[in-house]
Amino acid sequence: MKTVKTLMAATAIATLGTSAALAEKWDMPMAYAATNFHSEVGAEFAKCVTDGTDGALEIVTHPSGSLFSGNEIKRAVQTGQANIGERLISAHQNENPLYGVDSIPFLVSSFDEHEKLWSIAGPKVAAALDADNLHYLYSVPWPPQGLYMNKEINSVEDLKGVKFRSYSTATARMAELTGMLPVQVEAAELSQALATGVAESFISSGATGYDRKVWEHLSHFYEVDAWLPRNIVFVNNDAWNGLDDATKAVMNDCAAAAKADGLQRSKDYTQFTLDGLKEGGMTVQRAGDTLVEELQAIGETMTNEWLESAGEDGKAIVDEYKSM
Ligand code: PCA
Repeated sequence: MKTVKTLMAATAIATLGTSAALAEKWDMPMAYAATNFHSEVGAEFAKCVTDGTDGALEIVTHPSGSLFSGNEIKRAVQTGQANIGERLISAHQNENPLYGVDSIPFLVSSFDEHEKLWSIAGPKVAAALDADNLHYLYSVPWPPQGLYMNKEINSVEDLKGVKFRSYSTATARMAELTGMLPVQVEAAELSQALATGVAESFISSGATGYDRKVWEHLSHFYEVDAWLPRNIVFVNNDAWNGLDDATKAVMNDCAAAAKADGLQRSKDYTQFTLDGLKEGGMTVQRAGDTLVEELQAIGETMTNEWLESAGEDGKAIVDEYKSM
């Protein structure tokens, strides 16, 4: 009897030892609040992979920039400090103009148009990421972008000298061209920037204003539908190549579900959050004709600048999109 017990214990330890050696834990840094739909979709994706591999690959999400801040995530995953992460890709347009393809002003202004553009641009962005040692897994758009202000605005003249929170190359450039004063701030620090007066306006979705309860500081949201930027989930290439085929298949299936679910949630969250801003006491309305026309003229300048920097590849994307 004693021998059998000893044998059983030895087997149990050996089994434990094997699964512990095989099990891997991947940290997944994310920049936005845990309650934001991107973060929720990421958490479901992580659970899907963990369950689908019976715990052999456990993915643990770290929202709110708690592991790496938004502007550190891409580099952290490229260099293998984290194996997987999510990042707003247009924040990296300065590294490669293709990363700003989703932020060309007024090229697309609805989810359907945006998805059409992404069907052309997505593979090219994935190739650019691959050159940065990143494997593209899935991505989800933010709702259309509008202007948050602490006063009524009717024209670009009203924007002059306003301190403006930017989140990307395009948002900073738009601020410059409208005479505002851009300061780059991650969404996780947005409430603080507004509370301390570091920023007094910004461009973003209803989602981010709602998540950050910006009615505590600002009074107006102007729907402009300037563009729909995208968050991309990517994996370090070496980590990806180290996975066996079965694990890659689980990751791909979970990524496909996350992409579809994320898009639907982004759409659903659009009206919900605009209503939420109103309930918070903000005036939510479409921007007036003068402001829209002036912003469109600035958008044309930015489009030309983007086309110039993105060369043949960029022009091919825009031409193909327009011919669809
Ligand atoms: N929210 C993100 C990016 C775009 C958006 O709608 C932000 O403001 O940081």
